[in-house]
Amino acid sequence: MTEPTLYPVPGPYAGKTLLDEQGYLEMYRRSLEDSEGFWREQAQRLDWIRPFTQVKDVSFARDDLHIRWFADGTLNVAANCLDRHLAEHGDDTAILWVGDEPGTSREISYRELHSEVCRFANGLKSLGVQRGDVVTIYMPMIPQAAVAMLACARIGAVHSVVFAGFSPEALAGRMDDGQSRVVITANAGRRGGRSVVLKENVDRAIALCKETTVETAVVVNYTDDAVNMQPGRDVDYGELLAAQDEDCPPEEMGAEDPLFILYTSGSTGKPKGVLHSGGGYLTYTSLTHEYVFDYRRGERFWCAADIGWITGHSYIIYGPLANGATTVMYEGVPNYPDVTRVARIVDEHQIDVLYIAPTAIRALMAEGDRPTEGADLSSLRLLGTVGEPINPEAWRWYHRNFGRGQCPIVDTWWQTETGGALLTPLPGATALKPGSATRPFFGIRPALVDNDGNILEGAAEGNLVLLDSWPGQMRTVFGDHQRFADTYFSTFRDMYFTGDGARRDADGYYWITGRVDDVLNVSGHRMGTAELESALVAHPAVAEAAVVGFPHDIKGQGIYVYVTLNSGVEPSEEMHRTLRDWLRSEIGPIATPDVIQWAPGLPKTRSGKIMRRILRKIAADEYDQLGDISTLADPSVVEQLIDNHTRLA
Ligand code: 6R9
Repeated sequence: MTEPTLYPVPGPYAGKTLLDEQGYLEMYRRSLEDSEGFWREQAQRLDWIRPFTQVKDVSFARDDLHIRWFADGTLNVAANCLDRHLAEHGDDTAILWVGDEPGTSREISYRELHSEVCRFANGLKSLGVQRGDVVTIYMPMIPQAAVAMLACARIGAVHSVVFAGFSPEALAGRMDDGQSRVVITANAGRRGGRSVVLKENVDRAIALCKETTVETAVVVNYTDDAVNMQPGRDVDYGELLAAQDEDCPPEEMGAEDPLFILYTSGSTGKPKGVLHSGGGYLTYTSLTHEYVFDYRRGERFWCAADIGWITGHSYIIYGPLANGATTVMYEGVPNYPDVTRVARIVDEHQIDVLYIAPTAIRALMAEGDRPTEGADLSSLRLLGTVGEPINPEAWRWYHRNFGRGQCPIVDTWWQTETGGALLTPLPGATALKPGSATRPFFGIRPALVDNDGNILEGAAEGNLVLLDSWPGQMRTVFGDHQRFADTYFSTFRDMYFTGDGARRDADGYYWITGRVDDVLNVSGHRMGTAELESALVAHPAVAEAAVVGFPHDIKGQGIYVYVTLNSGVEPSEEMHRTLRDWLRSEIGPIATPDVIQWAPGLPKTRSGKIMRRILRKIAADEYDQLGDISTLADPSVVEQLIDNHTRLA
């Protein structure tokens, strides 16, 4: 039986969504034809303290790069996420927290969340935090993480959330870059039935900071694990909160004042501090959350990401809370205590929308039908995916097993840099094709260009660029505007380059083909090969290293490492373990290599540039497609590499 390639909008959806096909087309057309008018209107979904008069002030020119939206308006993001819901919806559940241990959960109303955010905001002020200061958040998936983010927003401090799976070294690098003198953490988190110690990592990170003296660590004593509190520096979250007043007027912030920094990997250098500002970001995340998920008040919306990534920022915290939604925050992993956990949570809490990464879907799919066996799942109305391309097989499994063949799947393509979804179906408006992120959201002007920057028309494949700005776009790289220009606006003139390749079919649907730069996407986590390589060569045994991705059934991409050891160091099982652990400790467990291959030499051009194309082909078992290797300084290394590779298998 052949599977369908086109899934029309399901019957029960007709007329019940915010928009149908015609509605989408009209609104999309208007968003381009009268961009200023469109965004002026959409921004009214927020409460402004001082209304803006200027809508958009943008130049993508590399030497005059600036992106400003609603620039003369003022607002407070936390007040938009909390205060304005209190009068009529104060008792609605803002956060439905689901704990790692089955059976543990907690509902926090908008009123309760508001109260705790205000008190914690006052607590931060009492510690000397002022508007503009960067506050690092290194926390497990507990409600206090949301409180910390919103408290920063309330007082105009800039949060920098660092994924709790990152190592002390990685944390220190980010605190140094942000010159962040305050960090908020927990003694430990819970994941998969185990404690994950965090405070010890923070202690080590503080000791490792070279450019910043961290003055304060606020610690949520969440688990029973012992914690070492350093007097004069470490502050207990509960004690701090207890001493505070609930009255904390929101700071009046300019729309373009920074809201947060979030570090992400690129093809070169250290991770970049992607900076988002308040007014545009909240307009965009709130609008996309409503239309992409066709969100209705009262529904339970579960984005199963971590707050350490942009998906968590935009679709666990800011978008949903701006819309007065009930956002689900899940502490644990999809397969604890067993593979039925996701389905059980859906049933137990009657979840309406489930939004998860393809890697999680593929991991569950590997268990056949077991993950949904015996589950009802009838509360689900809509499914979503994000983070990497989804293969049609996983799409269909998700559609059949979680969607009971009835729920549309919104495959949302976007990036840390874009703030919210840019290419995405709208349920009710878009017929779906498994594996395609379909069409642009309102105001988005995608294009495909060839390597010389020529725009390709019609059905085509090329580099994915964006020709114009949208309010959720990043504003700069923290502390390095030149790097912002160089990274995104220098490859193709006057265009934002995404780093992704894509194909557009005859229906105008986009199919993301993956990164065209040296960025890996491992289980939906972005990692720069340069970052991994520089960590490896920092090890005394390593002379040279090259890292490439290779196709991996569950992770999408796996990490394949080629290492040349220093002379006198012999390859061994032990050295293998040492380097594996080294990457885990330098960057974090997400950087654990899948394969380490010893390489007596690496394929280089005569000018000394490593030819990764060749290494990628070898890692993927595609030796017959190596292409031209005659430009190599020493073509004989290739044979040796293939030889070693086949012996690994
Ligand atoms: C939101 C997020 C961004 C990169 C992006 C692309 C890949 C994300 C995707 C997708 C195909 C999708 N990506 N969503 N590829 N289909 N629906 O994931 O941000 O962590 O910055 O990653 O992820 O390659 O460039 P981020």
